[in-house]
Amino acid sequence: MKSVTYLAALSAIALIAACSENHDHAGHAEHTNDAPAAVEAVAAPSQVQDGISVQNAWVRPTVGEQDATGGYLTITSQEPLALVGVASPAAEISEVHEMKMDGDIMRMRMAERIELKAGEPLELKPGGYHLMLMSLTAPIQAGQEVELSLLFEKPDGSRIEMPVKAVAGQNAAGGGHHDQDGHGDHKH
Ligand SMILES: [Cu+2]
Repeated sequence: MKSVTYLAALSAIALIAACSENHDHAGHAEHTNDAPAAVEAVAAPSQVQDGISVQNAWVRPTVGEQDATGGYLTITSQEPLALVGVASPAAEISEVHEMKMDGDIMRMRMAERIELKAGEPLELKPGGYHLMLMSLTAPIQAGQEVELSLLFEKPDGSRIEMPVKAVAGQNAAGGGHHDQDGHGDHKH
């Protein structure tokens, strides 16, 4: 009986935390207001496969009972390619989403397909295209590594699965002021 009481107390705390959060809970709003100051800046290293390079992959840590979160990264492909899906063991449902203005309201919906032009980086970021992880299997804590699998389609219709490791935390390149491509040649 003791453990039951303990669990009940825990969930009450989680509920308070969830309610203090100012978010739209209709379905799966993208959580852009989770006290960023408390989260350390992180960035996963560049990951490359089949001429596709993924930079700066990160996932927003969850707060309280929140069971959905966003994933963000930058993809550059040497060849024309389309991003057609995402999967993750961290979530029961993973989708690629886009944000669209509907009158005065920002809404998000599934993006079936995002075209990548050769050599042109596609940035998935808060407020824009993002990966949506829903029905999370466990809370996501800052510093935790989250496995993602990106699904691409080549112009000939063949598909490529690319495993990517993301880090839970605040994006280190959030300001977008500096080059993340490893051109470390601006020493003075
Ligand atoms: Cu979304």
